[in-house]
Amino acid sequence: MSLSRRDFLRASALAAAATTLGIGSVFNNKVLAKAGIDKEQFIQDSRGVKWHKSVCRLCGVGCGVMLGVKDGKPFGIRGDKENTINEGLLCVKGFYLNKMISAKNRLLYPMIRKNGKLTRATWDEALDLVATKFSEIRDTHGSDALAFYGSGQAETEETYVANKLFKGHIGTNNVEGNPRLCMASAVGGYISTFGADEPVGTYDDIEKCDMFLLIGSNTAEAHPVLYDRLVKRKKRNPNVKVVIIDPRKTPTNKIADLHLQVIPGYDLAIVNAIAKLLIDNGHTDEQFIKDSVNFSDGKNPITYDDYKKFLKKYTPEYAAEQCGVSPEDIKKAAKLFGEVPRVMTMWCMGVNQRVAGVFLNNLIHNLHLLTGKIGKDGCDSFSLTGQPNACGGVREGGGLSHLLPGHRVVANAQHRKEIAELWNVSPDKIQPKPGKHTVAMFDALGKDIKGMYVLCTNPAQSLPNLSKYLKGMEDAFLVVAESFHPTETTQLADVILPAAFWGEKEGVYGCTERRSQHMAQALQPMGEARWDGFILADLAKRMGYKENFEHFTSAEAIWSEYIKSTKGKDMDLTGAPYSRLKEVRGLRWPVPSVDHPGTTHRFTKGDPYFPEDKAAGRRMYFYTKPDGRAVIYARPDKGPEEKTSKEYPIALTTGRILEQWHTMTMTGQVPELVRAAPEPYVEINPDDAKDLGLSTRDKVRMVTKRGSLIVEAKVIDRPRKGTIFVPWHWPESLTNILTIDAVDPGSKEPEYKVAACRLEKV
Ligand SMILES: Nc1nc2c(c(=O)[nH]1)N[C@H]1C(S)=C(S)[C@@H](COP(=O)(O)OP(=O)(O)OC[C@H]3O[C@@H](n4cnc5c(=O)[nH]c(N)nc54)[C@H](O)[C@@H]3O)O[C@H]1N2
Ligand SMILES: Nc1nc2c(c(=O)[nH]1)N[C@H]1C(S)=C(S)[C@@H](COP(=O)(O)OP(=O)(O)OC[C@H]3O[C@@H](n4cnc5c(=O)[nH]c(N)nc54)[C@H](O)[C@@H]3O)O[C@H]1N2
Ligand code: SF4
Ligand SMILES: [Mo]
Repeated sequence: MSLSRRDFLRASALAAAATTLGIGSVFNNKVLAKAGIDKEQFIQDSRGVKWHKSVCRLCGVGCGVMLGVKDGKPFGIRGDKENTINEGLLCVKGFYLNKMISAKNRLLYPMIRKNGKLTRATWDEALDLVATKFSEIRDTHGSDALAFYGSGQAETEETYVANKLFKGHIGTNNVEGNPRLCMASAVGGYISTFGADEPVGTYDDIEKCDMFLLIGSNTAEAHPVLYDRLVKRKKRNPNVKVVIIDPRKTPTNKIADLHLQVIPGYDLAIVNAIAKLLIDNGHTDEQFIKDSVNFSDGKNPITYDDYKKFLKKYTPEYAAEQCGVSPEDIKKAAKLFGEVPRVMTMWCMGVNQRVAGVFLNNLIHNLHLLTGKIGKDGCDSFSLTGQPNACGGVREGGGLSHLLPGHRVVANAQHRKEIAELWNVSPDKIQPKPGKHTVAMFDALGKDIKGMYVLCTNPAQSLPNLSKYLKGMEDAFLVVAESFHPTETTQLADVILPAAFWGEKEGVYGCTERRSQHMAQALQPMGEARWDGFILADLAKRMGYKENFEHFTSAEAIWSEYIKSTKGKDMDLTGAPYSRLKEVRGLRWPVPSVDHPGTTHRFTKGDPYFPEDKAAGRRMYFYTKPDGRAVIYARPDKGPEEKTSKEYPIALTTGRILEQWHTMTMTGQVPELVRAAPEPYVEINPDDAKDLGLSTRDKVRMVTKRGSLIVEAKVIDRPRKGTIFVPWHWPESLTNILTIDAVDPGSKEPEYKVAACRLEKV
């Protein structure tokens, strides 16, 4: 079979990347350790290149990178061999970070909309205008007429300043961020099941695991370096099994032993069926269940027997029928899960971006609680995080409308009091009622919400059911802090503020495995760009809150204040001041003191907060629940919001490809990445294509109840029959015109993964 032009380009880009990965290996770890990287934050090689210790700015894996700088300009990128996450390995995107820094589309100076046109302005003009407008709106319409919309790609320090300004000083809880579109269902799952957000285990479990269950995660393309660790684990131990539940065959399938190719939106039935089979096959850990588990129907406590009764319906035959797979495959998956000693389940957006996202998260945790395959080496119910700092800045830092820093919530009076004290404001300044969640916030924009500050995200491309929300962005007073211009969102802005990009600023990112890592500043910001943290602090001063922001003269000053909020909490970071973070490749919380090594498994021996006395011999004690027990939930198999019909017979699902990052403002600047994936397309199963008389490269119109879009067809045996897949990256082809904005009632996360669609040959 000959390669198409696109496949060829893609293959050569990958080959190019593969050759570059080796570069890391010439790097001398010893020198790095000895060269006093803690003080200087770089080491210099014989060519005069200074290599600065940092973290990749793209996905949630959190790879360590070294950014090389020569003559004040980005010189190159290497994987950081010293970093145990990636041991020097990088994927294509990480490798080209230096090209993003010096891209020609960088926004270099502030701009203000005048007579409909964005025109160059000074920093004073721009920030005075924002301060005046925001103050006016607050005084005329109340503080809830203002909102902040941030990002899991912003640094923890940046989110902290924004939170402090909006929740603690302006006095609105309308503080949200794109993790609502991404991780909210995982957060809801962790909190309801375990009483606390974020995984029990760490990446260390990968090298000890006997079976990986991957649900709704295209790990090979979305978390490539982590995937490489799975591949290595399986290569070295051929008995290791990989089971995948996904409507598509993806590159992740290369290591699959079993693939349940489900109809999008129905796989809760499968996970319940696996739970039933685990019990029927005698694969449960009864002692663990007795010691550490409660049962609930979501409203009230139930008994283990009630739960077994609830599961009666979920025979493999029933689940198979719901999901379009064979009952035998479900039995095989359950048998493997039960028989192998150590299992890790990993999942991502195929689970979270669903109206039943929290339920499905709960059901996944159930499997690990039933079998006791949690809290020990090689076992975990391990949610993969999408963005590099969704865990750190937004989940831990409290950057959503119901949260406060340090895993606190606005609804709790004691929590408000503690944070008000830290922020030096009166406790009633922080509202007890959560603000609007993302979709509701954009719905209110231009109406109840008159002004919004957008930081490090591009909602005019990434929001679901986009056509509904663009007008609000146009009508409101919209301030966008950005590193690139134009983007879909900057084009709607009234003021755009040039933000220093990765490498031009210092800060901390917290990745999937609870690890906080420090990034050094290696470069001066381009043009007049300034660090987001300083821009926000400056705005706060101009709005009259000088006293509580003037000490924010460095990223370290902000981090030092922030970690005070974590003292004594399950996510204790008090042992991770800058002085220590600069020396090490991150620390995994809880890390309660500077001599503490960090924690590999929570809620068990080795966790500094594990209460030996209360645990009284139990292996795990979930101290974030009142009685130390996690909860197994009886959750029914709720289907998607929009079911396929005669008029819209195809299930549309959306997601990512290896070479591009979200809205392409960054990866779109790198010719090598653009060449590898040059144009928008839709993946169509050969059977569906045949029915419609479609071939690859034909133009096809996708129609949903919300809109239509014409792209190129790519006929390929990837999505199952009846399902199409659209990578949503290209701004010239806004996929989100098609998607639905129904949200999970628990997490308020939209269902990007399932919509009903019709295809028409053009
Ligand atoms: N290259 C690249 N990597 C990235 C990103 C990027 O933009 N580009 N973004 C990062 C971010 S923020 C995120 S959140 C992650 C996302 O990482 P992933 O979630 O792994 O990526 P997606 O492609 O969004 O979706 C994953 C899979 O969900 C499947 N899916 C769809 N519907 C269902 C369903 O009903 N059930 C099941 N079981 N599966 C379903 C899709 O077929 C798809 O293969 O990637 C991160 N990494
Ligand atoms: N159809 C569909 N839609 C989706 C999804 C899907 O699977 N399908 N996934 C959803 C998910 S999981 C996510 S996480 C969101 C992501 O959606 P977005 O967050 O909107 O996408 P990004 O392109 O990552 O936007 C980041 C922006 O920050 C800018 N930027 C980069 N560095 C800096 C900086 O240092 N400072 C500032 N101020 N700006 C900076 C970038 O140029 C870019 O414009 O999309 C969601 N939308
Ligand atoms: S795997 Fe993720 S963190 Fe690692 S280099 Fe690639 S994009 Fe960056
Ligand atoms: Mo995400």
